[in-house]
Amino acid sequence: MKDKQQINLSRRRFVTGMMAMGTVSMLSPGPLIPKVWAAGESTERWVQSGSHFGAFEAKVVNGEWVDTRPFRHDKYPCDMLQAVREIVYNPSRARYPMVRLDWLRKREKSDRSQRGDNRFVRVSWDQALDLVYAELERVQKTHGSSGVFTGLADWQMVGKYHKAGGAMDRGLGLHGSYVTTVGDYSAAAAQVVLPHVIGSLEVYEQQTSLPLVIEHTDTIVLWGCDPIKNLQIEFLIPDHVPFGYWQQIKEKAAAGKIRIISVDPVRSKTQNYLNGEQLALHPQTDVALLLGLAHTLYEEKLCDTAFLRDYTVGFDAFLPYLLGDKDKQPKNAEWAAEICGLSADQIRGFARLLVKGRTQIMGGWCVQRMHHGEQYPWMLVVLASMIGQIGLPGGGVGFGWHYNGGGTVTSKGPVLSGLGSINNPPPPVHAADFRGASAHIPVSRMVDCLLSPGKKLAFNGETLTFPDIKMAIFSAANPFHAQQDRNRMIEAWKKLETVVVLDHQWTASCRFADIVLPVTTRFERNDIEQFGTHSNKGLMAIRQIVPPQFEARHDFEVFAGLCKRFGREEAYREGRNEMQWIRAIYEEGAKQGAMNGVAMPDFDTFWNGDGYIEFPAGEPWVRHGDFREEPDLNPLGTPSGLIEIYSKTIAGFNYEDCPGHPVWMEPFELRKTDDKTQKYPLHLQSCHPDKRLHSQICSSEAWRKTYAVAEREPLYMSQKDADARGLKAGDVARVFNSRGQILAGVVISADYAPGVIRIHEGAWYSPKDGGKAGTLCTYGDPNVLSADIGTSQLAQGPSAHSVLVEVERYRGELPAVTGFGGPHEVKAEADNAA
Ligand SMILES: Nc1nc2c(c(=O)[nH]1)N[C@H]1C(S)=C(S)[C@@H](COP(=O)(O)OP(=O)(O)OC[C@H]3O[C@@H](n4cnc5c(=O)[nH]c(N)nc54)[C@H](O)[C@@H]3O)O[C@H]1N2
Ligand SMILES: Nc1nc2c(c(=O)[nH]1)N[C@H]1C(S)=C(S)[C@@H](COP(=O)(O)OP(=O)(O)OC[C@H]3O[C@@H](n4cnc5c(=O)[nH]c(N)nc54)[C@H](O)[C@@H]3O)O[C@H]1N2
Ligand SMILES: [Mo]
Repeated sequence: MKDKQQINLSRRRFVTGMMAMGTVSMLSPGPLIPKVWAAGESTERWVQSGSHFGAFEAKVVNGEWVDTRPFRHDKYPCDMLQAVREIVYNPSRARYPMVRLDWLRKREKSDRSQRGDNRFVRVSWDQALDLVYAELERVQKTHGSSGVFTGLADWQMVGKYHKAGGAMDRGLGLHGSYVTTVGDYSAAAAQVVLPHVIGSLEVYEQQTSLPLVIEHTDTIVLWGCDPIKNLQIEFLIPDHVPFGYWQQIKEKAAAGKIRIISVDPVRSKTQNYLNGEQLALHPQTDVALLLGLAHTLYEEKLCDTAFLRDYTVGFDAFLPYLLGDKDKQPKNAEWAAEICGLSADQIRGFARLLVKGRTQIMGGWCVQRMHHGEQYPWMLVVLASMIGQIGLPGGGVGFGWHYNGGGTVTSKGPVLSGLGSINNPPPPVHAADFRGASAHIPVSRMVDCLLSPGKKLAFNGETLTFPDIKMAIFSAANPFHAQQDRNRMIEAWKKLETVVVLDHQWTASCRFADIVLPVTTRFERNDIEQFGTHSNKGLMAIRQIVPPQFEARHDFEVFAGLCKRFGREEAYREGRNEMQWIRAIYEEGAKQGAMNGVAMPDFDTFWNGDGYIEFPAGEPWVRHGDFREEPDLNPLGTPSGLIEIYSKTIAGFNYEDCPGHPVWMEPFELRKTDDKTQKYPLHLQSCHPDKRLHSQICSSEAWRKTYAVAEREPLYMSQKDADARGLKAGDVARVFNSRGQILAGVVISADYAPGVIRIHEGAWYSPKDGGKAGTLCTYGDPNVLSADIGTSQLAQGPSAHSVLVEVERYRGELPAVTGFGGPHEVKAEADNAA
């Protein structure tokens, strides 16, 4: 009751506050004196820019970016800023349009087994675009829309106008239709299951404001969630404001006012930072633990039956499973303890703690990037429902505290749109014609699709038919990092007649392409972007630091050039140049702001002045607070409008690997501590790196030196596992299983329990024998070892974290690391043996 009143009060204050301000509150514009960067007369200047790693200023001397300092409004800048300069300058920079030698000779009839040998011929932009266009036209004419596939352009650089994915969709869309992806690698399983269960994606939405957590929460449960590591980066420019709140949480924890429990097989960066407690369960056993907790709450009559009655459906259909009515196996603490490695007492004690005071559960995503990954988010919502605090400040469950500044207080500023689809576009050259196949596939099923065109695939109630893809175009995506089971993928790639990649780094995906188009980095472009993704704290100009390097072109210009070849350049450009686009996007946002009582200076004042405005602060907010207050007026987006512990929709799909309520199902690969016969006895985590954004900045040489071990990607492991294998810190180890083998540099860490090791995702694939499946990866890409299996028929997400391996000391002569540096440039007339 107390909480309800408080929410209402703060809401009222919010409304009156807005009215008191009148229709429009003026933001203070920056001084009107143009800065040196605009004048351009100085040989030394500081230029404001931004990135996924944070906002910063770049010192430019005589046209060269020489130094970097954090943005003045970022109080908690992240270390990775030190590496951004090297995105522009590094030996792996993509410099010129390149075509693979044998493809240049024989086009779609080329010898595809040569892909990956890295032999390329430099061509002019005109020739490169002529080739791409001719191939696009051939494939769409011969094979229809299902012949062309575009990969997910997700981690494109920040900027509202220079959006790589937007440029690709506009350009290709004017020519014809093509196969696209649904879902992503990040949270595919949660994204599909949670809308059925709680009515929205949950993963990408704003979370209850951290100030309310700090005020109300007694226990924070970090469930496979590492915000201190993962909040360093955001999808837009991070303002790093959450770090201030986390510091307050740390202080309250130190004073004994908030208890922190991390459910994680590993001591995470956050746990180390907060000095919290850990429940170190065995990897991949979360659902068993969650069931054991649920059983205890039920058995000890600790569940909130009123909440279950008023806000959920289907508890009665779940209960027989929990109690083991049919299989005679109650999912009690003893049963769970056997599987997850905690003691039954620990599980019971934890269950009692969950209902003692206010508990905020913060779920990460790694646990759903596993086989049967749908069960964990579902069961976590069921447990939170039994606790009964969903919709209260500082209580319930959320799945986005570690992402995009989750839990910051969102400002009142407008959210600017950006480069989007074309207004009234002319009809495309080729009408959509998928020839009976599906127009989209779940992103991580890409390799399955290449290997089995025509095959049917169950997916979230649909039956998809895999298209017969001949040509793939990837922009702002690095599939030779993101996708699981590299060796299987190398074989599948041979199915593709033509692969085009747009990137500013010469990644493994470039090496496995036929045509590589070099694009500019963010730092060679002008743009605007939000400061803070969820917070939308402000808006900043991000200015060109250096001109386009080598022959790199903006993504937008690449597709303009392509459109020119089929008479659609004008339609594509919509009559605007770079600055006109930025102005239009800004002015559209200013209009939206004015309607909501937030005034922004005119564009010239903004751009020529400080290039930064801060929006009026918003009000703290409780996720699902409105649902809790008035479930009838604010129903969830589920069929019942309530939380669905049992989902009739999912049950109706009749998937044996995803029934109508959450269940424990053993993943296809699971480490068993008591099984000494397991050939691959170590669980391999491939979590998100502390020192990179996936594969980005791995090519930054000076930065890589700060974490690499013997020039290889670090392999984190316990002393015990190292001793058992005669390994010591600094050694190069061979990590292997039936799917592949890689080298990595040993780091011994007390954070890791015996049996659990980690190699961060995004380590550049560096084949010893380029293009040959099964060859040793000389740098340490964990996706050489992971399996490419869908989570279940429901979501078909990636199961990247269901991986067992063995490790041994590498005894052979150490091969050089092969993955960095550009292409091996050859002349068109070179012979194949070069
Ligand atoms: N620095 C940095 N931050 C990032 C990114 C990055 O590349 N670098 N990438 C961003 C992106 S795209 C995403 S999708 C998110 C990813 O966000 P997540 O998927 O949540 O992040 P991970 O770091 O992979 O894993 C989080 C935690 O899960 C734990 N974990 C692993 N296995 C298990 C298990 O079996 N049970 C339990 N209970 N815990 C387990 C790990 O030990 C780790 O502490 O991060 C974002 N933030
Ligand atoms: N084993 C394992 N595998 C995983 C994961 C895991 O946890 N474990 N996590 C998965 C997750 S959550 C994710 S999100 C994916 C990430 O997978 P990707 O999205 O492939 O990751 P990035 O390394 O960020 O690749 C983006 C590429 O785009 C390029 N690029 C950046 N900006 C631009 C631009 O403006 N234009 C163009 N043309 N190119 C640009 C970069 O140089 C880089 O090569 O990986 C997935 N793979
Ligand atoms: Mo992700």
